[in-house]
Amino acid sequence: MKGQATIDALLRDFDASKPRALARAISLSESGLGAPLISALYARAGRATTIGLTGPPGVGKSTLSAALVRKARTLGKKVGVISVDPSSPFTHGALLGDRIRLTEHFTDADVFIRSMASRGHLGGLAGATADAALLMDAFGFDVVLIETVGAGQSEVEIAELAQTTIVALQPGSGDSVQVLKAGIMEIADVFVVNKSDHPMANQLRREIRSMIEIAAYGAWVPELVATQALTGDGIDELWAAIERHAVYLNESGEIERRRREAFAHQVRHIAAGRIGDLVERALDADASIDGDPYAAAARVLRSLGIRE
Ligand SMILES: Nc1nc2c(ncn2[C@@H]2O[C@H](COP(=O)(O)OP(=O)(O)OP(=O)(O)O)[C@@H](O)[C@H]2O)c(=O)[nH]1
Ligand SMILES: [Mg+2]
Repeated sequence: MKGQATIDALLRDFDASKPRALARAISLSESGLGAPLISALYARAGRATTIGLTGPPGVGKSTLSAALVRKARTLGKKVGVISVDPSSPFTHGALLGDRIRLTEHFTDADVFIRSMASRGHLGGLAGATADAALLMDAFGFDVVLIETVGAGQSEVEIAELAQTTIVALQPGSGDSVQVLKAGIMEIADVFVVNKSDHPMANQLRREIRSMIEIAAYGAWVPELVATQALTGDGIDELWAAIERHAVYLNESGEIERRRREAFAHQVRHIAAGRIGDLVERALDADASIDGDPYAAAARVLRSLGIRE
């Protein structure tokens, strides 16, 4: 990065809708250099529909993503896909499996696929994902789909970003109930039972249905849709559920509350990341082990101008 001139050139290419500029902008923000780009482009974002898609490994998230992209394209919508893999050391471009699943969209200029496996970003992986989603939104994508694996903290964080969160589960996996218990229940706006061709699919649907019934939801009660991502069965129903949720968000004003929360969440991450970096640097400079850890921490904070 050679400073302002490089940023200006990149912004010009971004304005000219060159996909390479979007790719480069995402790479820069992944490596912690995205602040000037985000500052320049932030005002343009806020138009895209952001959809989070999460669930255990192998449930069919990437296949569902491909099917949702296909559906969105038939409606003439431009789609950005972010595939988040916290365990992968690879960045730049889709992961191998996703490459295969999403190949049909590779030559479509109105589809942009990107995988994230970032360290080094001030706000961690969730921060890097937030930046990528924002950049895709500012670039002009109508839909930004964020696919993330697992049942830990990362997808709960990523759900903070998305307007609508889809939780996909598969029949006969045994981990579904456990997944529901691990806090996934709260983040789902739409549940998907994928692989509905499986003999245990109806049982899983009943299980989820009864969990929804006993849970204390607010004004929006999660919808439940059965899909076969491979054949496209149920994808129209899933899209309709996503649209109903979007209508609910807008009519209830919940969309604004979610935007504010997502904003605060990002600010918190960025600020905490900065402070963490400063503390690291102060520790490197002051390697003495005098006094107790609390006294040393107070000394580090004082050196940063922070008084408790
Ligand atoms: N029978 C059946 N298989 C499916 C269906 N959808 C996806 N699969 C298969 O399930 C396997 C996993 O699909 P992926 O889309 O890679 O799942 P994923 O959740 O993205 O997996 P990770 O990214 O590794 O967590 C693949 O072999 C798919 O072909 C379905 O509706 N029915
Ligand atoms: Mg996948």
